[in-house]
Amino acid sequence: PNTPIKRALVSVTDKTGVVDFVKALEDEFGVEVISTGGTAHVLEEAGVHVIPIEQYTGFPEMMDGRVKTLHPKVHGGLLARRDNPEHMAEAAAHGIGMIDLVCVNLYEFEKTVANPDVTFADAIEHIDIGGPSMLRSAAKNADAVTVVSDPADYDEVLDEMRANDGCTTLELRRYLQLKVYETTACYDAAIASWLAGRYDAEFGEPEEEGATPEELGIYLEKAQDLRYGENPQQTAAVYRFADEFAELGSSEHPLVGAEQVQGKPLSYNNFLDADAAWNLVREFDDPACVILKHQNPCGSAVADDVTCAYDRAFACDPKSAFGGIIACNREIPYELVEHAFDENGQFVEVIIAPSFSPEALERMAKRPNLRVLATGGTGGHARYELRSIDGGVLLQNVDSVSEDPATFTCPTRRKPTDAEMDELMFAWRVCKGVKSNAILISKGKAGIGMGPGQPNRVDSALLACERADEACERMGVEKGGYACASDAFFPFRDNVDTLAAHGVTCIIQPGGSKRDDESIQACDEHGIAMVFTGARHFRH
Ligand code: 93A
Repeated sequence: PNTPIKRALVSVTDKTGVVDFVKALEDEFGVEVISTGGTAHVLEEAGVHVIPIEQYTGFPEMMDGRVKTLHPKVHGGLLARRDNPEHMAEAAAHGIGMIDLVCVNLYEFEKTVANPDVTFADAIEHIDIGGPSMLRSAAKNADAVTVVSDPADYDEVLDEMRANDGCTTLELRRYLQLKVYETTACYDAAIASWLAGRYDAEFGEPEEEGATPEELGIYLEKAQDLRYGENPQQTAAVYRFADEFAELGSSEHPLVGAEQVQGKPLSYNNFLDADAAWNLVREFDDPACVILKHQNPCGSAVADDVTCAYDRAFACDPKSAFGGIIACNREIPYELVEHAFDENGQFVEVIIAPSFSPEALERMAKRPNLRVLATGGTGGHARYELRSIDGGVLLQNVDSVSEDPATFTCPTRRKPTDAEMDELMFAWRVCKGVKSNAILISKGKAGIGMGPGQPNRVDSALLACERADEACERMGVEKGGYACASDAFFPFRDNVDTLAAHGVTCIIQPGGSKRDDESIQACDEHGIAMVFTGARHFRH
């Protein structure tokens, strides 16, 4: 039923336009206006007379205003069904008058919490309770009540009243009804989301940086064209993450953007391999060198200084090092270059390091084709990695499990000695950079035997052992006494048997196979100390 608006309740935080609106309601339509403290004050100042809410309810505004309109005289007046005689009788019995229009906008919660220094108490005080309650009561009864939650609607409401003898149309009331629930839904969502953030900050687990598909709104920009792709018949280019997405795809010292000090332009394969080498070598704290070929570290070592690390990395597998990429986590000195060029006569595709000494640069300049990349530092690793598949992309967090040896377990009778544990930690790190199935054998903190990319683990183990034996023969050191790392668990004991036969004395692997018991028993039979890390490091 369309009846003229006779009584209104006005309670607004945003006072924009409220004076004119209320003036019009009173002067043109003789509406009786009830209002809350601050709103009433503004209206009175402007010479508009209103009935204070406390006078209307017979209750004072109390508890710092937390309770001002939460009263049956308000909610009864909003919710009573005008076409229901029982409702109307109850209202009359309790002295509840009908309220035909509500004009409310809410405490500014979002604006309040937008201030980073906001206190919890202040945010809570800005959660409006009475306002949304009135809006929701009025909107529920939109058949009879006009509910104005937005100053932008004041004019339209007045226009309709002017055109309809002081009434609004059902169509407008339904529109305003809908708007209310949209408004209160957003309002509550804002409160919930802010509280969730606070809760997590105070009580939550440290934030898990899961791969977030929302963040795949990635924007890339071309960094450079490449002469060709993996093969000459493929076209290719390098893209970098645009600044606003930089943290998604790059570390503190990203490869794309590293300074190319000299040399031919990098090729597609150079980038791929430099990336693998760089990400592996910068995992080490001690001076380290990785020589990488076709995605696999064919040489790797840590030592007291980086030249020594290079020498020992080269010695792991000189044959494979030919045409490889040298990556170091320290400034490259003259001697290292000298060793690479003169002593080893090594053909190098790319050298990558945080920086180069002036003498090293001078020496390298004599080989102008050599590509030299200076990253400026070793810090950080990228958060995400993307790979393309037919019709889409795969996104995952970078494999950056921080290996806390305190969480490792040792299921074998013999425990590793301190020296063995040190060696195992080295092998474990390098193994992470080897393609799966990965077996890495180390001795003296050098990765002398690598078994990469075989579709079964025993073949990887065999390869690794043969390479390690060859390396020892070449270096004139005793075979055996090896440490072994495996990127995933041993499904059968045959791996252990193979490794034992070649003189492996300690093993590090994730564990977690159904047949771990068999591998443990094999280790015990061979006197091998085996460590379980609990985390695997596939690299497919
Ligand atoms: O503190 S409240 O949740 N308790 C109430 O009973 C109440 N009634 C209206 N907030 C309440 N309001 C809100 O006060 C309104 O939603 C409006 O935003 C504000 C207007 O207060 P004033 O007229 O004193 O400026």
